[in-house]
Amino acid sequence: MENAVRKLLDAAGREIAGSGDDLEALSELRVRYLGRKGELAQLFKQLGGVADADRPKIGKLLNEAKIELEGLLSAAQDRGKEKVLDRREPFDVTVPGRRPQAGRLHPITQITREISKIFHQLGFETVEGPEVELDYYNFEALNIPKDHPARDMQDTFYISDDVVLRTQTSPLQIRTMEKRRPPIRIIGPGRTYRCDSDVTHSPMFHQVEGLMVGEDISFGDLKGILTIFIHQMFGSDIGLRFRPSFFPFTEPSAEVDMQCVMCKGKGCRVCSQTGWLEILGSGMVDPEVFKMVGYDPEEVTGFAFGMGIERVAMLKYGIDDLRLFYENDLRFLRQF
Ligand code: 2NM
Repeated sequence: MENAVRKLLDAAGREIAGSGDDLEALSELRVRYLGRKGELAQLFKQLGGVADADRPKIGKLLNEAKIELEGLLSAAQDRGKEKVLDRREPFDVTVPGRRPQAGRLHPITQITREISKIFHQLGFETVEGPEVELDYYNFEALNIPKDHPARDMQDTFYISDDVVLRTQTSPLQIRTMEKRRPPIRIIGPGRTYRCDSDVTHSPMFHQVEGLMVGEDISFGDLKGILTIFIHQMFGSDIGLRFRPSFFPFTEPSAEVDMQCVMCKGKGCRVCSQTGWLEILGSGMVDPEVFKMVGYDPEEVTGFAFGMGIERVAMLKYGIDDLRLFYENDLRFLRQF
């Protein structure tokens, strides 16, 4: 019995040493020697036939043999694993890492912030308000009478008889004037809604409206502020013209055109050969509007203006299709 154990250890030791630490060969050796039906298990079975006096000694011998074999096999397997790792391509620490895909602000958000920053530098403060708005704030208080075409069902999303999705951000200005006394310098950016959809119109779009009210605010202030804004936004070499217009909430009213950013006024497809692009609407706040919010039109004057943010973004970046802003196509968004 003692001889058998010694022979088994010898044979196993030789085979493990001769395996070249090959993991597959070692795994087979483990089964052959240490497995449930392996060679060592066969010897353990014979322990019953050993004389009583010798059994403890032989049992101890077998247990020690098992521990020794396990140690040899594990050590060889560890070496085998090391070799597998060493055989891989060496790791090049100078290879640049994969760049994480950074997110970025939507072009509409970027332009909104750019517009806001310019007006903040001019002393304006941002206000916000509800997108679901009372008919009173969206129309009535802005001097838009009940039968005015701007109130027509085709333009306005009605929630109920007296609740609408705001068609402009001016209700915000009315709410602010109700709460505060002049002097006021505010801008209100936000979503607005009109029941209209084609290449140049979206049912939801963004607007920024501004308002400046005080004791001696004149049309000259309007021209000055809006000129500074457009020059900062599009470049100080851009020509401007203030063209008479009409809004129910301002009198007098003016639309502001700037020289075409594409052709610099020569005439092209973007400006329909006119050399000019309409950028915003403006005017001196109508005395009727001041009366609605409890201001005395004899004491205060002010100007207001409004512009579409998508339109500003399209002019600034030379985009010709409004729908690109809402499709979330990464090929488009990554360019900003
Ligand atoms: C525009 C054009 C002209 C405007 C007027 C007011 C208010 F509330 F003060 F009366 N807010 N915004 C206004 C004036 C808006 O958008 C094209």
